[in-house]
Formats: sequence, C-alpha cells, structure tokens
Amino acid sequence: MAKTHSQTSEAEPGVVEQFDVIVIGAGIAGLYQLYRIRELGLSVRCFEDGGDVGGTWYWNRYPGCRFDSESESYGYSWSKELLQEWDWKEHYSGQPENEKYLRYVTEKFDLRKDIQFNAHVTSAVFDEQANCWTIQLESGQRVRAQFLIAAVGLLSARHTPPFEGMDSFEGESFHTSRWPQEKVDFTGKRVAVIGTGATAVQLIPEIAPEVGHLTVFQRTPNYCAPCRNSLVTAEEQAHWKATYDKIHKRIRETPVAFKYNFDPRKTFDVPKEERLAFYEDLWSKPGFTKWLSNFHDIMTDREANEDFAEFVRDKIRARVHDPVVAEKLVPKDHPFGSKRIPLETNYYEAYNRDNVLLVDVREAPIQRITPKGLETTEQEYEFDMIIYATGFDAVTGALTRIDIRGEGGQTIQDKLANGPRNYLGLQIAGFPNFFTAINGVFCNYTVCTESIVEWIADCIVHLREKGFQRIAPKPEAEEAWIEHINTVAEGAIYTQAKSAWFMGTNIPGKRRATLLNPLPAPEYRAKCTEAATNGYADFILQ
Ligand code: N01
Repeated sequence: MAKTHSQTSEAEPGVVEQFDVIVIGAGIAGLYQLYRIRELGLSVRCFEDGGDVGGTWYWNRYPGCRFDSESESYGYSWSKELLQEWDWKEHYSGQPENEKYLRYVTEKFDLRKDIQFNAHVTSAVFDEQANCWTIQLESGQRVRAQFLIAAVGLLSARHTPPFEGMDSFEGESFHTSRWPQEKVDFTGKRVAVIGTGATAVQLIPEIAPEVGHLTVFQRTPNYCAPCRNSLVTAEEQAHWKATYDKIHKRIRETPVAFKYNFDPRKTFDVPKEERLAFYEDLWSKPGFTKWLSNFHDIMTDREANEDFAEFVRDKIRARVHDPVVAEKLVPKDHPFGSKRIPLETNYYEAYNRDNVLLVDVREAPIQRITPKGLETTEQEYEFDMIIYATGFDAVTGALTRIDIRGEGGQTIQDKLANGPRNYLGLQIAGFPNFFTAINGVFCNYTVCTESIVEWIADCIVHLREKGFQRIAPKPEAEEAWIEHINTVAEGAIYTQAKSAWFMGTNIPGKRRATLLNPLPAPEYRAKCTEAATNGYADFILQ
C-alpha cells in the first residue's frame, strides 16, 4: 500500500497534497478512524474545525457538561493498554476530564501530527475520472484523497433559532455548543437561558447560584431524571480494569449498548403495587436505568408509557415548591422517551431559588432579541447575558453544511433533502468512496462508533487488496435500507414528540424523517458484518 508522508502544516502555495484518506473531524470517531487508517500504512490527514481534539467534548464546555453514559462504558474499548492506564474520576465524567482523556489518547497514539486544526472544510467534490475527492478548506487550501470519511458527529451543527434582532444585543451571548475557552463570569449578572433540553438541564443548576438573576425560557418541559453522579472509588476503578472484557461484552449485547437492558415483563402484567415499587427502585439508581431498564413496552405501548410518565410527573411536582411553576415543568404533550431524557443534578431545585424565574414561551413566545434583552408577546426583559441552549441540526446538519458533490455533480443537500438517504448509515449512493456514520448509531456512542470505524477501515483494505478504485452502495440497497428503518421506526414512541432532534422536527423547515437507525445495536452490527462478508454484494465496486 502506498505510504505518503503527511505533514500537518499547509503545503507550498499552489501545491495540492494527495492522501489516501481524508478524515473530517477529530472527535471520538475521527480520532479512532485516523488511528485505524494509519495502522493500515495509508497516508491520512484529519481536518478539525476546532483548535484541538475532542469534537463534542471540545466545543461543549458549558458549566455542568458531562456524560450521560457510565464512564466505564464510554471510553474507547480498542486499546487494552489505554483501558488499564486511564482512571475515571466520576461515574458520569465531566467535560474537562473527557477532553483531557481525548488529549491523552491523542498523545499516546501520536495522532496530533496528522491532524490539522482550525481547518474548516467548505467543500468536497468527487472527481469521477480520477476516483478521488478534492477537499477545499475555508483558508483556500486544497487537498485530494481517494477516500473521504466524514466523522462530523450527530450533534455538532449548532442550531440557533433566527430570532429577529439577535445581532443588536449589547450584552454577552453564547451558544452552549460554542462555549468559550475562557471562564465565563456570571457574578451578579442578569442571565437568560433559552431552551430546556439536556444541555440547559445540566447548565441551569450549575450557574443558578452564581448569577444575579436567571430567567429560563422554556418551550417544552422534559422528563428529567436524576443522574446520581458520584466519585469513582479505587475499588470500583480496580474492578473495572479487571473486568473490562466483561463490561464490553455486556454493552455489545444490549440494544442501545448500555450495561443495562429493558425488563422483559410488560407493564400491566405486573400488579400496581409491585409496579410502583419497581419504578421507585429504578428511580433510586443512577443514569438511564429509569429508561433503559424499565418495562420494555414503555417504548412501544402508549398506555404503558403513560403509566411511567405519570410516575415521573409526580416526582417533578414533589421537588418544586411553587405548584404553578411545578405544573409548567411537568411534560404533558409527549411520551416519556420521545425526546432524549436529560439526566440532572438539582435541576428542579434551581426553580425553588428566589433568583430563578421560569417563563413558558408556549404561553408567551419570544418575539425578538433587543439591544437590552428579549421581548416576548407579554413582556420585555433586560439581560446582561443570553445563553442559547437551543440544540442542533442533528445527524444530517453537519453534512449539509459542507458543499459535498458526488457523481454527476449532485449535491448532498439535494440528496438528503427528504431525510438521511444512505445505506447502513455507512455510505450514500452516488457519493463513491465517501464514508460517514450518518444514521448509523442510536446508542452509547463510543462502542457503537468503534464498529463503524472498523467496518470502514476493513472496507478500504478489501478495496485495496482486490484492486478496486471505487465503492458506493447500489441505489436499490439504499432504498431497501431506508424502507426497513422507516418500517421499524413506524409508531415507535421515540418518533412521537412534536419537536425533537430524533426526527429533525426541532429545526424549522427540516423535513420530518427517521434520523436515527432504530435497530438494536447487535442487529445493526450483524447487518454491517454481513454487508462485508457477502463480498459487498450491495455495493457497486469498480
Ligand atoms: O438540545 P435540545 P440540547 N424558542 O434540542 C429549545 C445530547 N446531549 O443541546 O423542546 C424557544 O434537546 C427547545 O425547545 P423544544 C443529547 O443527546 C448530551 O439540549 O424544541 N425554545 C429545547 O428546549 C441531547 O438530546 C448530553 O420545544 C427553543 C432546546 O431549545 C442533545 O445533545 C448533554 C427554540 C433545545 O434542546 C441535544 O441537547 C447535553 C425557540 N425558537 C446534550 N428553538 C450528555 O449528557 C429551540 N428551543 C452527554
């Protein structure tokens, strides 16, 4: 295999460097992809928009940001040495530690030399004659590579609603997913937070004690569940290190790659008293247990779901002193699990503070941002700082923001206009030699991503060994895959919220579509394996 020495500095002006592989993104997926490609002896360059590695854990550095997966199940599983070297401090590790971990991985495997930072990819055009991608950066730099891998993340394209007057605001404003590196001083300030998703739910209780006054603008209340984070003891750490094989085996067996799994019983097969005791027990446990160890039919049967939803509503009411505020915080318009469940620490207690006000923007929508603050249909507010915790243009957004052109010059924007068309989340018909995890995972991120990274690396090895120059899925395979995931997702609880990134309905004008692959992770992995072991029969190889 050709090996070209790659430099992370830009080449001489006018010289277009050529690589075997370009990876976009140095987050969890991109770093491992870079490592795997380099291990194959191929030349590779990784372009990263940010100033350092980390992806999600580089950009989302707002106060309170942390894992909602268990730390021992979130780290990479592919290096036994790394597993033994790294100590997690908390059961749900915080952003600073997560970023440190990814930097540690970067140094340990000497990945930095192949990453170009502050490198914003603006376009990628497929050259059908040369079977090669030409990638252009914002700086004007151009490079070429046979294979292009977009490790751009599911939740990386930030969404800021286009409120009128945003630029006129005279105070400080931040989007949580572009949080500054420098410490933000909240002392004594009048702060607005717009949004009450998982991000805001982590942020609000952290900053409430620091700010002068906090106003939270909520459109949809969530079913937030206690995280119950704690420090990892030396014994626990030692136990994980001794049993990582078992931990990874377990999470590879469960549908969403967590260490716990749904209860096989049906909700209403269990008598009421026993059911309540079961719910209480789940509630007392950390993490997503309340969701992913619950009766399996809460995610398929609306009545079963409602039974647990009511339990959660009562838990919320019990924590908020003012019954009017409590009722505003109680979700009633969507089933439990149809929006991602935010894990919280002291979230509801924040609303018991004298310096925190909850504004329901369903009652009084935001009209505009003003130089001094914000105006709803009912009132004007003055702020020193506005924080947009308004989420992401999920899954397809990070791809459609790049001008990617495949065969015949077709654009990725046209291709994905009606949803994430692709085959197995790995490739898109008409976009040869382009790989991505679009629509590939709906589970504990790292472990699911690892299998995709490995599939892509193995595919490239296959092509090189067999002398193929080009691979893309057959359009009919793509069609069948999309039909299959739509059929599986049909009627599922997770598709039923009015506004949720799961279905793209949080973005005005975005076509409602099954953005996430709903197959249980083991079934999805088996399909990917089969797609390779059957000689890539569903792909056009040239
Ligand atoms: O984004 P969101 P997020 N006017 O889309 C509101 C992951 N994550 O960044 O619900 C007023 O959930 C919007 O209202 P509504 C996790 O997968 C993980 O919080 O659309 N409000 C909503 O309240 C999560 O699911 C962790 O009605 C507007 C909020 O903004 C995903 O990231 C931590 C509005 C956006 O919530 C996204 O979470 C954090 C408008 N015009 C996040 N537009 C971990 O723990 C939007 N909103 C690992």
